[in-house]
Amino acid sequence: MLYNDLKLILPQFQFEGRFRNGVELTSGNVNGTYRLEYVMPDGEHKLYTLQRINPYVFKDAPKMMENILRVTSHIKDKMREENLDPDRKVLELVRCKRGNYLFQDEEGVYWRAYGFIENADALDKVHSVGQMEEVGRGFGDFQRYLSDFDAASLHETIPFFHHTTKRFYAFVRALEEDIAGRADLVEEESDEIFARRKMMGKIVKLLESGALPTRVTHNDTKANNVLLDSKTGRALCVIDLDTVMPGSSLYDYGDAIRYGASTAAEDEEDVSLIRLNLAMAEAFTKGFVEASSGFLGKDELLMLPLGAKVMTAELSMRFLTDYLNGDKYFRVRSPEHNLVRTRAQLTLLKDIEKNEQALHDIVRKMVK
Ligand code: GN1
Ligand code: MG
Repeated sequence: MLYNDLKLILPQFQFEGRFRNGVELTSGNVNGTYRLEYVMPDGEHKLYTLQRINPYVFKDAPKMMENILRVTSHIKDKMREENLDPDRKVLELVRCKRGNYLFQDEEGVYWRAYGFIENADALDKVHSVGQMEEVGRGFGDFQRYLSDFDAASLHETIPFFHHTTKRFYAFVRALEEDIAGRADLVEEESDEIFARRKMMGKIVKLLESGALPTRVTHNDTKANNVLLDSKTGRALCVIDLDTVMPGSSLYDYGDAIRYGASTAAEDEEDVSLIRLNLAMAEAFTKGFVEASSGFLGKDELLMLPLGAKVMTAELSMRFLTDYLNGDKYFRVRSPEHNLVRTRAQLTLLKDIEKNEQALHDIVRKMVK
């Protein structure tokens, strides 16, 4: 079945060996992802990751790929300068038969492929503080490698991705247009978002005033976007580079806390299970601050907790906006999925607000 879906796509890439098997990986909410297995003439197996780029979300895949190529080659150069072998530590794109790295199918949809990094784990759920510290180190190192990369030279793959003020307007528009007829069902959740309007715009304001520096950031720092080496448990490779763009270190810190330092999944239905896990937050902070304190300013580091609040509020609002728009953006497993996600994120947000001082204390302890 899978082979039938992909049989026109597979021959377009320079995969080595003979196709043997493919499985869909379903943890992403936007692109379609497949793990492919090929067999070489000597019997060795080679694995690849193939992705169908969601055209609704990424309007300009060639520009996104340009960013990814430039960023990965920069990181490789920096690793070599540090006498590190970049093998398995940086995503490696697979060329198409026609020369570049993107294949456009008959429907105009773009596809791309990477070498699959074996013996590495992408954690949808973080189980220990040791793992969370490594996730922090992975993203901290990623920012460090890109700290001398000219942010202004990158394309904005999704314009105003974390511009919470514009996102707030998009939310209000969705509420007014009410195209899916769901506005009446979400009064309580909407009120929660309206109440945080000012808070949500804080990072945008700090960037605009120059009080926070603009940096090259990952912008989607879920724990499963750092591969951990299965043998050593150490951070190995940062993946999902689609939204690497100019941004704030607070975005990367905040989104990682939102996802990895919650006691439950981002779409947990039973909200009584959802709290901020301070031990996980502390572990991430340790890894992230240790890796990045050489180039992030002290004032900037001390503002990191604001990122956790803003990103959790932003995701509540993005999920709710998509619910109101009829589930066009995020992949949903049921008609209520985006509403469930909204409620889960709002619950987490309230617990982050309750524990704000504790988060500040954690960061202050780590910042010398
Ligand atoms: C999307 O598809 P995935 O899981 O990499 C989204 C992120 C959200 C995340 C929430 C391009 O990421 O911004 O934080 O879902 N990516 C895009 O799970 O919008
Ligand atoms: Mg992503």
